[in-house]
Amino acid sequence: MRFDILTVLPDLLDSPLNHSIIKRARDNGVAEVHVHDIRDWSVDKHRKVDDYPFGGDAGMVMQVQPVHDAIRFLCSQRHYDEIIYTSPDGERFSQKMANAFSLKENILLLCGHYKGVDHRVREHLVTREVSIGDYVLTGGELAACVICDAVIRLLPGGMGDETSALTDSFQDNLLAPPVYTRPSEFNGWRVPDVLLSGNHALITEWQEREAYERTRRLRPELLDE
Ligand code: 6GU
Repeated sequence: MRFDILTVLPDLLDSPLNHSIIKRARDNGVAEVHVHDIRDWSVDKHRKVDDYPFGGDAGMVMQVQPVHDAIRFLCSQRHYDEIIYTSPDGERFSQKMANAFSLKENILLLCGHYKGVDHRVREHLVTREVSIGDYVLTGGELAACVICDAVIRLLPGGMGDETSALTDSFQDNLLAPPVYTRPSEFNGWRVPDVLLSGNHALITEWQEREAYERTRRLRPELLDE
Protein backbone atom coordinates (compact mmCIF):
# COMPACT_ATOMS: atom_id res chain seq x y z
CA MET A 1 0.00 0.00 0.00
CA ARG A 2 1.15 3.53 -0.77
CA PHE A 3 0.55 6.86 0.96
CA ASP A 4 1.42 10.18 -0.64
CA ILE A 5 1.34 13.15 1.72
CA LEU A 6 1.09 16.75 0.53
CA THR A 7 2.31 19.25 3.11
CA VAL A 8 3.95 22.63 3.59
CA LEU A 9 6.08 21.14 6.41
CA PRO A 10 7.65 17.94 5.03
CA ASP A 11 10.28 17.80 7.81
CA LEU A 12 7.56 17.46 10.42
CA LEU A 13 6.61 14.07 8.97
CA ASP A 14 10.11 12.57 8.95
CA SER A 15 10.55 11.21 12.44
CA PRO A 16 7.07 9.88 13.27
CA LEU A 17 7.02 7.68 10.18
CA ASN A 18 10.55 6.33 10.57
CA HIS A 19 10.41 4.24 13.74
CA SER A 20 9.35 0.85 14.97
CA ILE A 21 6.57 -0.94 13.13
CA ILE A 22 6.08 1.79 10.56
CA LYS A 23 9.76 1.87 9.70
CA ARG A 24 9.86 -1.93 9.42
CA ALA A 25 6.78 -1.96 7.20
CA ARG A 26 8.41 0.62 4.94
CA ASP A 27 11.76 -1.21 4.91
CA ASN A 28 9.99 -4.47 4.03
CA GLY A 29 8.08 -2.85 1.18
CA VAL A 30 4.74 -3.52 2.90
CA ALA A 31 4.00 0.22 2.87
CA GLU A 32 5.37 3.17 0.95
CA VAL A 33 5.06 6.70 2.28
CA HIS A 34 6.06 9.57 -0.02
CA VAL A 35 6.08 13.11 1.35
CA HIS A 36 5.76 16.02 -1.08
CA ASP A 37 6.31 19.71 -0.41
CA ILE A 38 3.39 21.73 -1.79
CA ARG A 39 5.83 24.62 -2.31
CA ASP A 40 7.36 22.63 -5.19
CA TRP A 41 4.20 23.54 -7.15
CA SER A 42 4.21 27.22 -6.18
CA VAL A 43 4.58 29.62 -9.11
CA ASP A 44 5.69 32.41 -6.77
CA LYS A 45 9.37 33.38 -6.77
CA HIS A 46 9.40 33.10 -2.97
CA ARG A 47 7.59 29.72 -3.11
CA LYS A 48 4.59 31.23 -1.37
CA VAL A 49 1.55 28.94 -1.08
CA ASP A 50 -0.79 31.01 1.10
CA ASP A 51 -2.61 34.34 0.89
CA TYR A 52 -5.03 36.53 2.82
CA PRO A 53 -8.64 35.35 2.99
CA PHE A 54 -11.30 37.17 0.96
CA GLY A 55 -13.61 38.90 3.38
CA GLY A 56 -10.73 40.07 5.52
CA ASP A 57 -10.50 37.64 8.45
CA ALA A 58 -7.33 36.99 10.44
CA GLY A 59 -4.94 34.26 9.32
CA MET A 60 -3.82 32.89 5.98
CA VAL A 61 -5.41 30.46 3.54
CA MET A 62 -3.66 27.81 1.44
CA GLN A 63 -4.04 28.78 -2.22
CA VAL A 64 -5.90 26.60 -4.69
CA GLN A 65 -3.29 26.67 -7.50
CA PRO A 66 -0.31 24.91 -5.85
CA VAL A 67 -2.57 22.32 -4.23
CA HIS A 68 -4.47 21.75 -7.48
CA ASP A 69 -1.27 21.35 -9.49
CA ALA A 70 0.25 19.00 -6.88
CA ILE A 71 -2.85 16.78 -6.80
CA ARG A 72 -3.13 16.82 -10.59
CA PHE A 73 0.51 15.79 -10.95
CA LEU A 74 0.18 12.93 -8.45
CA CYS A 75 -3.07 11.75 -10.05
CA SER A 76 -1.31 11.60 -13.42
CA GLN A 77 1.13 9.08 -11.92
CA ARG A 78 -1.42 6.65 -10.44
CA HIS A 79 -5.03 6.23 -9.40
CA TYR A 80 -5.85 7.21 -5.81
CA ASP A 81 -8.59 5.35 -3.97
CA GLU A 82 -9.04 8.33 -1.67
CA ILE A 83 -7.84 11.95 -1.64
CA ILE A 84 -8.16 12.88 2.01
CA TYR A 85 -8.04 16.39 3.42
CA THR A 86 -7.13 16.50 7.11
CA SER A 87 -9.18 19.08 8.96
CA PRO A 88 -10.79 19.44 12.40
CA ASP A 89 -14.21 19.67 10.73
CA GLY A 90 -13.80 16.37 8.89
CA GLU A 91 -15.38 12.99 9.58
CA ARG A 92 -14.03 11.51 12.82
CA PHE A 93 -11.22 9.00 12.29
CA SER A 94 -11.88 5.58 13.84
CA GLN A 95 -10.59 2.02 13.95
CA LYS A 96 -13.29 1.14 11.43
CA MET A 97 -11.98 3.78 9.03
CA ALA A 98 -8.40 2.58 9.57
CA ASN A 99 -9.48 -0.97 8.73
CA ALA A 100 -11.19 0.24 5.54
CA PHE A 101 -8.18 2.33 4.47
CA SER A 102 -5.85 -0.65 5.04
CA LEU A 103 -7.61 -2.43 2.16
CA LYS A 104 -6.85 0.39 -0.31
CA GLU A 105 -3.95 0.54 -2.74
CA ASN A 106 -3.14 4.28 -2.91
CA ILE A 107 -4.16 7.07 -0.55
CA LEU A 108 -3.33 10.74 -0.98
CA LEU A 109 -3.34 12.85 2.19
CA LEU A 110 -3.51 16.63 1.94
CA CYS A 111 -2.47 18.30 5.20
CA GLY A 112 -4.44 21.42 6.02
CA HIS A 113 -2.52 24.38 7.40
CA TYR A 114 -2.97 28.01 8.42
CA LYS A 115 -6.69 28.82 8.47
CA GLY A 116 -7.25 25.93 6.05
CA VAL A 117 -7.25 25.46 2.31
CA ASP A 118 -9.18 27.49 -0.30
CA HIS A 119 -12.61 25.88 -0.19
CA ARG A 120 -12.52 25.10 -3.94
CA VAL A 121 -10.00 22.36 -3.15
CA ARG A 122 -12.54 20.80 -0.81
CA GLU A 123 -15.36 21.21 -3.31
CA HIS A 124 -13.59 19.87 -6.38
CA LEU A 125 -10.47 17.88 -5.54
CA VAL A 126 -10.77 15.86 -2.34
CA THR A 127 -12.88 12.74 -1.89
CA ARG A 128 -12.96 12.79 1.90
CA GLU A 129 -12.29 15.00 4.92
CA VAL A 130 -10.98 13.43 8.11
CA SER A 131 -10.43 14.74 11.65
CA ILE A 132 -8.65 12.81 14.39
CA GLY A 133 -10.69 14.33 17.23
CA ASP A 134 -12.47 17.35 18.62
CA TYR A 135 -9.53 19.66 19.25
CA VAL A 136 -7.55 21.94 16.95
CA LEU A 137 -3.97 21.18 15.89
CA THR A 138 -1.67 23.73 14.27
CA GLY A 139 -1.74 21.68 11.07
CA GLY A 140 -2.85 18.42 9.55
CA GLU A 141 0.63 16.84 9.60
CA LEU A 142 0.28 15.16 12.98
CA ALA A 143 -3.18 13.95 11.98
CA ALA A 144 -1.74 12.52 8.74
CA CYS A 145 0.90 10.67 10.81
CA VAL A 146 -1.81 9.28 13.08
CA ILE A 147 -3.78 8.03 10.09
CA CYS A 148 -0.71 6.45 8.42
CA ASP A 149 0.35 4.80 11.66
CA ALA A 150 -3.08 3.35 12.43
CA VAL A 151 -3.42 1.98 8.89
CA ILE A 152 0.10 0.70 8.23
CA ARG A 153 0.24 -1.35 11.43
CA LEU A 154 -2.77 -3.31 10.13
CA LEU A 155 -1.12 -4.35 6.86
CA PRO A 156 -0.26 -8.05 6.49
CA GLY A 157 3.46 -8.45 7.19
CA GLY A 158 3.56 -5.05 8.84
CA MET A 159 3.63 -6.38 12.39
CA GLY A 160 5.87 -9.06 13.87
CA ASP A 161 2.98 -11.00 15.35
CA GLU A 162 0.27 -10.91 12.73
CA THR A 163 -2.53 -11.82 15.08
CA SER A 164 -1.91 -9.03 17.54
CA ALA A 165 -3.78 -6.33 15.58
CA LEU A 166 -6.95 -8.39 16.05
CA THR A 167 -6.74 -8.10 19.83
CA ASP A 168 -6.32 -4.29 19.89
CA SER A 169 -8.62 -2.08 21.83
CA PHE A 170 -11.57 -1.04 19.62
CA GLN A 171 -11.13 -3.86 17.12
CA ASP A 172 -14.31 -5.46 18.53
CA ASN A 173 -15.61 -2.31 20.29
CA LEU A 174 -13.95 -3.48 23.51
CA LEU A 175 -10.96 -2.02 25.33
CA ALA A 176 -7.98 -4.39 25.59
CA PRO A 177 -7.54 -6.43 28.79
CA PRO A 178 -4.61 -5.66 31.15
CA VAL A 179 -1.23 -7.18 30.25
CA TYR A 180 1.70 -8.10 32.48
CA THR A 181 5.24 -9.41 32.03
CA ARG A 182 8.00 -10.75 34.30
CA PRO A 183 8.62 -10.61 37.18
CA SER A 184 5.39 -12.12 38.51
CA GLU A 185 5.90 -10.16 41.72
CA PHE A 186 7.44 -6.71 42.14
CA ASN A 187 7.29 -4.57 45.29
CA GLY A 188 4.68 -7.03 46.58
CA TRP A 189 2.48 -6.26 43.52
CA ARG A 190 1.38 -9.59 42.09
CA VAL A 191 0.30 -10.54 38.59
CA PRO A 192 -3.19 -12.15 38.64
CA ASP A 193 -2.77 -15.87 39.43
CA VAL A 194 -4.84 -16.98 36.45
CA LEU A 195 -2.23 -15.62 34.02
CA LEU A 196 0.41 -17.85 35.63
CA SER A 197 -1.83 -20.93 35.62
CA GLY A 198 -0.98 -22.15 32.12
CA ASN A 199 -4.69 -22.88 31.58
CA HIS A 200 -5.43 -21.18 28.25
CA ALA A 201 -9.19 -21.58 28.44
CA LEU A 202 -9.26 -19.91 31.86
CA ILE A 203 -6.88 -17.17 30.69
CA THR A 204 -9.02 -16.35 27.63
CA GLU A 205 -12.13 -16.28 29.79
CA TRP A 206 -10.41 -13.91 32.26
CA GLN A 207 -9.19 -11.64 29.42
CA GLU A 208 -12.67 -11.45 27.89
CA ARG A 209 -14.26 -10.66 31.22
CA GLU A 210 -11.64 -7.96 31.97
CA ALA A 211 -12.08 -6.42 28.50
CA TYR A 212 -15.82 -6.25 29.02
CA GLU A 213 -15.57 -4.88 32.58
CA ARG A 214 -13.02 -2.21 31.62
CA THR A 215 -15.19 -1.15 28.68
CA ARG A 216 -18.31 -0.99 30.85
CA ARG A 217 -16.47 1.10 33.45
CA LEU A 218 -14.38 3.41 31.20
CA ARG A 219 -16.18 3.63 27.83
CA PRO A 220 -19.74 2.33 28.33
CA GLU A 221 -20.93 4.00 25.10
CA LEU A 222 -18.81 1.52 23.10
CA LEU A 223 -21.10 -1.29 24.26
CA ASP A 224 -24.12 0.43 22.67
CA GLU A 225 -22.55 0.60 19.20
CL1 6GU B 1 -7.08 16.49 10.78
N1 6GU B 1 -6.26 18.89 11.54
C1 6GU B 1 -6.13 19.87 12.44
N2 6GU B 1 -5.51 21.01 12.08
N3 6GU B 1 -6.59 19.80 13.67
C2 6GU B 1 -7.22 18.66 13.99
C3 6GU B 1 -7.38 17.58 13.12
C4 6GU B 1 -6.88 17.74 11.88
N4 6GU B 1 -8.03 16.60 13.75
C5 6GU B 1 -8.24 17.05 14.96
N5 6GU B 1 -7.75 18.29 15.13
